Amino acid sequence: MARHLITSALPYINGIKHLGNMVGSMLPADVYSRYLRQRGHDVLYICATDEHGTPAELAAKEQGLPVAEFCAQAHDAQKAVYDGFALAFDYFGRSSSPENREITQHFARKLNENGFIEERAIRQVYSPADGRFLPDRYVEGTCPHCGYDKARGDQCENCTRVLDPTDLINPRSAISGSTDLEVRETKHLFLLQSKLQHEVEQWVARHEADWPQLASSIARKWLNEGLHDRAITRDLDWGVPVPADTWPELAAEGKVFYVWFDAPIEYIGATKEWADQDPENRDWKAWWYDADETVRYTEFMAKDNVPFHTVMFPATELGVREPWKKVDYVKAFNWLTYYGGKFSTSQKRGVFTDQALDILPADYWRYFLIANAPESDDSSFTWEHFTATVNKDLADTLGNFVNRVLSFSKKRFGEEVPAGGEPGEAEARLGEEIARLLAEYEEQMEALQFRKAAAALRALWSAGNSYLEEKAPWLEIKTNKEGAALTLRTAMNLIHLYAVVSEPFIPATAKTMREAFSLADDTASWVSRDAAKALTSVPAGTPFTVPPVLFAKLTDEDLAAYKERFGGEEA
Ligand code: B3M
Ligand code: ZN
Repeated sequence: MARHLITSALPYINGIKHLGNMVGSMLPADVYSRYLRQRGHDVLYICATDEHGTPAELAAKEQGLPVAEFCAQAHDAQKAVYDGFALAFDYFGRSSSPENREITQHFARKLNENGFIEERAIRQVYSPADGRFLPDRYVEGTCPHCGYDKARGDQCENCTRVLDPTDLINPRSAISGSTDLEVRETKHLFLLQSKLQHEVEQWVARHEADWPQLASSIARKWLNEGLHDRAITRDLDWGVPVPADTWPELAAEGKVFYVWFDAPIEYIGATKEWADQDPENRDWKAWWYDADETVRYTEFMAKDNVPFHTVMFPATELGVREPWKKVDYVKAFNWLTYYGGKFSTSQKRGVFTDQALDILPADYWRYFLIANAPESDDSSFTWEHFTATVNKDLADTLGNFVNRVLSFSKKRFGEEVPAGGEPGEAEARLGEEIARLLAEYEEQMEALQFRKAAAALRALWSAGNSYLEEKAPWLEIKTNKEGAALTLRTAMNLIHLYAVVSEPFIPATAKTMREAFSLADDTASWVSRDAAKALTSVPAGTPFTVPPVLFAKLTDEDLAAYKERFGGEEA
């Protein structure tokens, strides 16, 4: 049994996330964690809301709430949605926790002790009306490139050019609107990444061959560009404070750490939050400290987060000169687009996680998203593809198989699994095929190839339908009742097998299928190769019930309504 630490990129606190955010981080991490748990491994799946930085402050301001109150409410709102998607985190923390503050400040002190932090003076926009320095995103103005009049000091969201606040025409404070701005000198802490370049290079070189191409190519690109020293403090009211015992002046000015400095540390912070819930039985450090030989650490994220996870965070962990666990495997994803374009909150384009659950149960979405995960390339969400996949894979292939086997058997043989004769050639052939497909499914899951794993799962479901079509118990019963009983008993064993192996993808449906049978002992968490071949785990005489139809077929009217509500044309 191995110990697996799993983390997924921390969703920013502001706003309910869209499906693309979830499929590129939390959902595959959940599928993988569930699978590993079923295979008997010791798994800790950690995530949290990423609560610092300008997104939180600006969003709180828009809602007229103190930022701490806004974050508390927004954390709970996001967590409720993830509960709705059955994301089985071991802990879903908050980067504003005291645990994260303590560990982040510890990291900063150690980096400083080891000579990897330096104070530097920089010129920054100051607003007398607001009585504070304005971080880049707090300065608004007209973009010098495209004339967009709400460009931010760090980037113009209209033409996406990266800006410096002093580039803006008619700059104003995004907080007060004041145009009375000055440029003043202020001091910030810099992480001397350039001094850690060689060590990060060596560490990436030891791992990049194992990582997916997407992760290793981005890490390599950033390393080839050279690691630059980076400001890791900001003039914000909300964030991990710079500790006064080490930097009294900066602390007195209210400087806080840059969100991307403390956010990855929250993976450790949230693990301590988890342990602090039950300190007698939970050892957070065993997962993170001196754990290189005992823990395998897998991270899930979208591609834009890869640089921070393969360069900046490892540089931080290396620079503290303490044995903190670094990632072993980076599972990076491309983008899920919406009809080829970006999901957009402001333009009401795309499906957001809370809306998705209003429309259909989580399993419809879990299966579709993972089966079409943007692994080796972007993938596009379209309502046409979604409804077709739900109807074919979920309603017809799986749902219909379960319903017609159980309904027909109940009608002709009663509410117990029928006996029937000895398995024949067809059952032997089926058993071989199921064992082969199960091995394929396991292999793809172990390799974190989610689309291929979904294809193997689909093939398992299809094999049951092929068997049923071949044996046709509704005809067989006319001439060979024993044979029909054998066919149905075999098919019911397939249903139980599907219930076990489908759990990582469609947990609620898997539970319904499994509970259809009243087995004396149904504690097996996985299916052995022999059990897959024999298909006798559900013996004759086992009482069973017929669950409601597992998946509703989506109609053309449904499709039209979804497209009407969410928009649905090529970008
Ligand atoms: N909050 C997510 C994003 O870039 C960012 C990830 C932090 S993981 C430490 O959307
Ligand atoms: Zn612009």
